[in-house]
Amino acid sequence: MAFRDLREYIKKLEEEKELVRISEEVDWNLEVAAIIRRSMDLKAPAPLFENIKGYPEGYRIFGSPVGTSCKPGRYHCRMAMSYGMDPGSSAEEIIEEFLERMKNPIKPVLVDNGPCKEIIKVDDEVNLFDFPVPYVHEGDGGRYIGTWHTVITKDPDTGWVNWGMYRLMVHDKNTMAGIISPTQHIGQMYYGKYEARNQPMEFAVAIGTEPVSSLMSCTFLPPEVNEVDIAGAIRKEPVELVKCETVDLAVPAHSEIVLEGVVMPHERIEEGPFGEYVGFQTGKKSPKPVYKVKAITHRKDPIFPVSNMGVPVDDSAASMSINLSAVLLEELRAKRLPVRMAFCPPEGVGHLVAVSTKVPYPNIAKRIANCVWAYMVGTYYIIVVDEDVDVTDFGQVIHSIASKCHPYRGIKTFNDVPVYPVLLPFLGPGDRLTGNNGGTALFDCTWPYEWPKDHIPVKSSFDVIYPKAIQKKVLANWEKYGY
Ligand SMILES: Cc1cc2nc3c(=O)[nH]c(=O)nc-3n(C[C@H](O)[C@H](O)[C@H](O)COP(=O)(O)O)c2cc1C
Ligand SMILES: [Mn+2]
Repeated sequence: MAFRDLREYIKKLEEEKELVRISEEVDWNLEVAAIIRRSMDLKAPAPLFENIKGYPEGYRIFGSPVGTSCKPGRYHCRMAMSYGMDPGSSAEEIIEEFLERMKNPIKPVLVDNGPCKEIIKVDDEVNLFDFPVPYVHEGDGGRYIGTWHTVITKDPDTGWVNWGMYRLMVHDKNTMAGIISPTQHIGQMYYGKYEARNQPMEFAVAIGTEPVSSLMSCTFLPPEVNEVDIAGAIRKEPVELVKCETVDLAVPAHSEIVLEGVVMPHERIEEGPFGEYVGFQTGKKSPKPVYKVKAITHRKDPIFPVSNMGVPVDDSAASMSINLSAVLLEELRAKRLPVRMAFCPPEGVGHLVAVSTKVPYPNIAKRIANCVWAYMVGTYYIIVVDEDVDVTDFGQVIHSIASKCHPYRGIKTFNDVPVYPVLLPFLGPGDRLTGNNGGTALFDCTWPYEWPKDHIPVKSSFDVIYPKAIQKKVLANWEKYGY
């Protein structure tokens, strides 16, 4: 059974000792975020703040929804639990399960009412400061209400409904601003259709959904795909939606908070900077599209999820290391490339992926890299290793680079490739604004196909360099030896 709402997920975290209730009064101004950050640094349980300075009782903040865990064998347990899997599942198990479930999309169902309608405020009653919106990092351009949420927009021609997670800063009581990148699906709709026709774009923002809806909003799924159908697939149950009050969109009925309104065409206000997923506060304050909020609906005692983006492992890095790995693996398999596994280590912030593969012909690493780059703008570094390397164990990947990747011939670099501008720390002053002079790199760590077999050295590992009979004996007697 999938979680119906965020509260059921929080209850599960508490049962698994992955949650700490904080009843001490805390300040939305930096203190809450600093606690979340420290908890992520320690890979400690997720904090639930129950007493926020200046806000009514019952208004709570839930930090680090899918952060990693320091408990042995439970590194990815919040991601696993989000998908209703055993908290001890390995990255590979979660990735394969994700891909299996993704094969069967389930359409949402429309319901008449839901807890997100317990309180309804429209027009002049709208006040974004009713919620304990955190000021997350010193130097941020403002308080960010959208750090773990779903921005819902509809293609005006096809009816495709996109769910994406795009940061949202509060400007005043009914105005927000945020990045709308032309490379993202919301950007294709906004710049390509609404703004081009000088029309406002209706939006809804669902904050505090059951975990899968938020996770599908920050997963790189193809255009024209309704993320809600994939959320249904992963939950193995449809998401329940309820109609909005003022826009022609529907939102998860069990959301904690819903914002409705329009993104104005050709209007811009200053937004940013924000400490970002790359681990730096890159980008400067700059003009961004304007979200005008016309209605807010919410639960009486809303729980407001907050992700503190920054040095990994944050929620973005934790979720990408499962979900981005899965969709890249799916893409490679769909192209019939003989890959075994793809893994984006959390510290690679989605910029880096390692792929293990069979090598049936020379230079297969280049085809793998081209396939990833055709799918993903943001994955700049590709490490291709032989099939016997476990890419979810980055110690093994580094060993492959250090021992098998020729420092000159094994590393291929490419320039003039599209990149996400603004946030990329490695771009120079002008280039960071335009995205020019981006690049990609391939580390080919496979044994060259054309090498004679006797030139390839034997791997000096337990499972390769010892005869099977000895391995069996040692394993059978392990405890007898005194271990
Ligand atoms: C917490 C968080 C914040 C994000 N903020 C942004 C953002 O401000 N702008 C952006 O383009 N992508 C952002 N992303 C990445 C997108 O959510 C991701 O690319 C997703 O696939 C976008 O949906 P789409 O593929 O439907 O466009 C963020 C991801 C996370 C986890
Ligand atoms: Mn999309």
